[in-house]
Amino acid sequence: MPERTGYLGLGSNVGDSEGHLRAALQLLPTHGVIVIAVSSTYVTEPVGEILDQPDFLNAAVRVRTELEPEELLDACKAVEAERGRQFDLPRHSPRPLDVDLLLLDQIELQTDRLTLPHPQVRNRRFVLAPLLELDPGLTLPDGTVLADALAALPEDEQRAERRGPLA
Ligand code: PH2
Ligand code: MG
Ligand code: MG
Repeated sequence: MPERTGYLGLGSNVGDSEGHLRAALQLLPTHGVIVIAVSSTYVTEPVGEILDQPDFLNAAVRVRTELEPEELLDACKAVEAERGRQFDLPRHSPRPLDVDLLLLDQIELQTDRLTLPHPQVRNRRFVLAPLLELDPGLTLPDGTVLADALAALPEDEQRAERRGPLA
């Protein structure tokens, strides 16, 4: 099976957020996902459908894996479940751990369960800031330069402050 490089977004805003993100680094390899680089953590204001919730702690990781795209999604969900994530809550609810599959090589894919690249990569500072720390030259399969996408976000929206190292 081919080994691919992927990028995952990590987020938490319930409980010991730093502990949940650190635990994800330990749990991913038990599901066939090798973590090869880890960004800083960022304290970020909630974005999306529920704005009245605590700030998130976000980070991103570069991984290597032989898993197929939906198998990698299953691995992310398994890690979330191991940190007590409930899956029967409304979209964008507070959560102890969110592990999002952002990019996997240059794969473009749309199934019932998974869209690659992640449809919101371009618009979210809490994703772009840690991703670009891992790879400042990162581009999407359609040629989008992610550094340009970050620069295009309105400066006064989506507060994100670098906090410190995770690993
Ligand atoms: N995740 C969401 C919705 N909103 N906002 C921030 N700042 N960070 C997140 O990780 C996040 C969010 C849904 O997964
Ligand atoms: Mg998410
Ligand atoms: Mg998610």
